[in-house]
Amino acid sequence: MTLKEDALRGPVVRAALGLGSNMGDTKANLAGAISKLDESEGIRVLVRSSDYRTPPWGPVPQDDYRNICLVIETTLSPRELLDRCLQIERELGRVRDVRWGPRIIDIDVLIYGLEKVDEDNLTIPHPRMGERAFVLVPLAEIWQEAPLGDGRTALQALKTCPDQDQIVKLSD
Ligand code: PH2
Ligand code: MG
Ligand code: MG
Repeated sequence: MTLKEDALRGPVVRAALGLGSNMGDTKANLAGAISKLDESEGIRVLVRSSDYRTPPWGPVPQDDYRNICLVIETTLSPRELLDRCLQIERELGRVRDVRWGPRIIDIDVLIYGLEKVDEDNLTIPHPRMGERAFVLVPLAEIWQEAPLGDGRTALQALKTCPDQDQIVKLSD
């Protein structure tokens, strides 16, 4: 990269992503998403959590999920980061039909520095992560101090988060 290109890039921001899959080869789907993220211009994957088997949250009966979290560094804006995540979901074959329903891959932007974003289809910090064990358990594993946006860190929120006993760390 030339000096000029370097100067034109935004600042490097630390962000957290939540990934989940409950269709097809869930392990391969997550691995594919991580590779595509890390190969993306403006994104570097810093830390990957363990994989967790988690019961489906929400109104739709469906298979258990495999969930993980990532800590990344990015020079993309929040909107560019979201767009790249959605593009990777499509590249991996995701079709959007049922809200909360089963999916090949879901990539959610949980945290973007200390920024708060409230726009169409993009709310950061992710408004519900502080109550969801399938997000908090993997997140606290790799970033205890992750700022949830409500004054709590991931580790603090985990102390009162329900249903953690149903989250199973996978060795494979
Ligand atoms: N994602 C949903 C709906 N329900 N349940 C689990 N366990 N894990 C998820 O990632 C998940 C979910 C919608 O994004
Ligand atoms: Mg989601
Ligand atoms: Mg999503």
